[in-house]
Amino acid sequence: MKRITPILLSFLLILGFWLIPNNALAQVESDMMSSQFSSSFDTDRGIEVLDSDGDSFPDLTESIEGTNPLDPQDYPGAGLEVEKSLEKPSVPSARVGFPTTFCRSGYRAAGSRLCISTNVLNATTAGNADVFCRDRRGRVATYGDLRYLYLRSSLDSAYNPRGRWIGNQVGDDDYLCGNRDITFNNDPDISNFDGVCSRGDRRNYWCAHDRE
Ligand SMILES: [Ca+2]
Ligand SMILES: [Ca+2]
Ligand SMILES: [Ca+2]
Repeated sequence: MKRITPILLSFLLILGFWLIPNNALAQVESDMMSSQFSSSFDTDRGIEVLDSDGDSFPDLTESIEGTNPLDPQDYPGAGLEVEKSLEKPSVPSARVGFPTTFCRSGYRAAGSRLCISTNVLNATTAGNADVFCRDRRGRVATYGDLRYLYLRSSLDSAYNPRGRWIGNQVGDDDYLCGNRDITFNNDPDISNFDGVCSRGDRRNYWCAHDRE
């Protein structure tokens, strides 16, 4: 059997030390990249959007919203939250056991102040959608409701507005309707997803009510 010379042994040891830490380092770097710099595909623009500061809002969304894409403390909706001291429940503590915050049947919570239909509702005219939501003790989800959902929940992709009624009447015979796709959390279209449609169209929609 051929002997390993001291020079060859030294070379193998150096090679081993060099390889192992570099592989480990590469894995750590890869993990950091995937956790901090997540990217998503925006179908409206046909581009991949990157979140450089890891605050869950892609750079493009932050650029549109006017926040700093390199500062994780600065993001759309930051600083607008109600102070915790103002959020005390109004129900006396003696009634603990009754929920102070709840959503009605058929609705789910989207952030701390909104409840919205669990499923998209069957297509109908804007006028009928108003009546059906009132029957369900709610309203057709408005621009403000959906904007709140996009900023205050992670349900964005489940409430893609394109082609759906948005419950704001904006003129004689005209209602808002969605004209952009929101396909991932904090899509660049979370502020400008509304267009104008004739209220006689038949469109899907969601109902919403305030979450007290
Ligand atoms: Ca960001
Ligand atoms: Ca930011
Ligand atoms: Ca989009």
